[in-house]
Amino acid sequence: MGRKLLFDKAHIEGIRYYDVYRANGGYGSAEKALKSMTPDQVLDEVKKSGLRGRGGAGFPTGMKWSFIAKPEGVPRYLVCNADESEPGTFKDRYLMEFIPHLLIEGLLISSYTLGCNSCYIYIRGEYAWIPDILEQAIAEAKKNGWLGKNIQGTGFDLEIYVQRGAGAYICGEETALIESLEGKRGNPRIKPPFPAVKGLWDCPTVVNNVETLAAVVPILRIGGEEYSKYGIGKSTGTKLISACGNINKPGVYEIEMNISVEEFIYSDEYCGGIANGKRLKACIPGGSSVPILPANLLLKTAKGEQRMMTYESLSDGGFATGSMLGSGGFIVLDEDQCVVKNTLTFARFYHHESCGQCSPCREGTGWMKRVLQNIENGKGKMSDIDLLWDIQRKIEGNTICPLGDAAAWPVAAAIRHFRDEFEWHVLHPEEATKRNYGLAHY
Ligand code: L3W
Ligand code: SF4
Repeated sequence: MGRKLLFDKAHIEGIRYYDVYRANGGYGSAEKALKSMTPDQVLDEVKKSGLRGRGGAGFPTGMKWSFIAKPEGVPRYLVCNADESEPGTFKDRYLMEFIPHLLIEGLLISSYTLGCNSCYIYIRGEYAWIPDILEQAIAEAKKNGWLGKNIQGTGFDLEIYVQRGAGAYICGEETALIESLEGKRGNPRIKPPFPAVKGLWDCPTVVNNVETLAAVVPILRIGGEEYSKYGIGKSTGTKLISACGNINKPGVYEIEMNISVEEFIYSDEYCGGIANGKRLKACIPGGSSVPILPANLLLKTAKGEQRMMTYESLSDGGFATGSMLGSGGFIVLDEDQCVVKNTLTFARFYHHESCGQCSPCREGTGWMKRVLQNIENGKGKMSDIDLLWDIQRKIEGNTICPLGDAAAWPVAAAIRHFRDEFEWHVLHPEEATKRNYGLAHY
């Protein structure tokens, strides 16, 4: 059994409630931090742990925290990004739903470290039932002296507020999230300035993913150095992976970042192999935004090394032969799935979710969707494949926020690795329309 740091107590009945969480060592890390450590000492532990952002970019958390500006008399804010909307990603939902106090404790320690007295959880609107769970946990924590004024007699004050989003994917981009939190339309801002300098209401703000902030709890419990011994190299600790698609055991798994992709897919501890005895065709290992990999490149890198479930190994070879760990949304496709259809499904999503500020993204995502629709519906030409390639090239790197790249990369990877499948659709239009299945529900 792999070692667990976040879900080690997830099996305990009633762990959602304060009394059970506390009876099982809950708020022990917060007690240690607030009562016996200075904020700088906590920051030092987080830096030593090597923790990296779990939302998709993998940016070092300790470094992000040390960037926060500290102008005299200006409040600082911590924002928890719970706008989990990346197709294939549902790990934060599990954490918030089943162990909400782990997140509240992480927010408390993180706010103390950063010197924030107000913290916001921005949660996607579709997670309609989770704000009530969070608000109940916040009320319990407050009743027991872990939130509010003079927490546990330490003189530290903190309020946590839950803000529901209205169902826009773009509000998961940190500056769009901040705009939305301010009551405006969620349009991404141009960076720099980064939120650490000018964020919520123009004040210094740290935005971190749910899982990142929850991971601070075990880091304080076992110490940053011990945490860094989990995993391999710069992929320290554990990672939550939401596994879905054509596997025997879809679900949310906590893995130590030292197992191979093959073990993750085939072992009974995790995905339990490909469903219905089919063969593995491809996988999108880090949410819909990251490049698809065909089975051969998924299990082994281009150098012939075993592909591991780490930031480095999954991106080994760059986008020519690699992908990304991303948000940990692990989507598996069996031999029956149609890559063209799947790419169209994603393209439709990005076109729908584009905020429309930049023309390469606003127009390009629509073009990609329409060209893909033609190919999928048996109306495509061979030149459409090159046209698609050209459009995605013109989007990548030419937009305000990463949604443009996220729309371009899946199209590029699908053509790079499955060009023959696109050509087959053009050459066999009637058969192609009959093969109108695929992962349409993503
Ligand atoms: C201060 C600097 N701060 C960077 C901060 C920056 C941000 C973090 C990472 O996109 C990716 C995207 C999606 N001073 C700084 C600095 N920062 N330089 O570090 O920044 P960045 O720009 O690398 O990434 P991002 O804008 O946060 C996130 C990909 O994740 N993704 C999407 C995931 C969606 C979910 C979800 O639904 N939950 O996670 C999946 O792969 O494509 O590339 O905080 O401010 N000099
Ligand atoms: Fe909006 Fe797309 Fe530009 Fe991002 S890349 S700011 S989503 S138009």
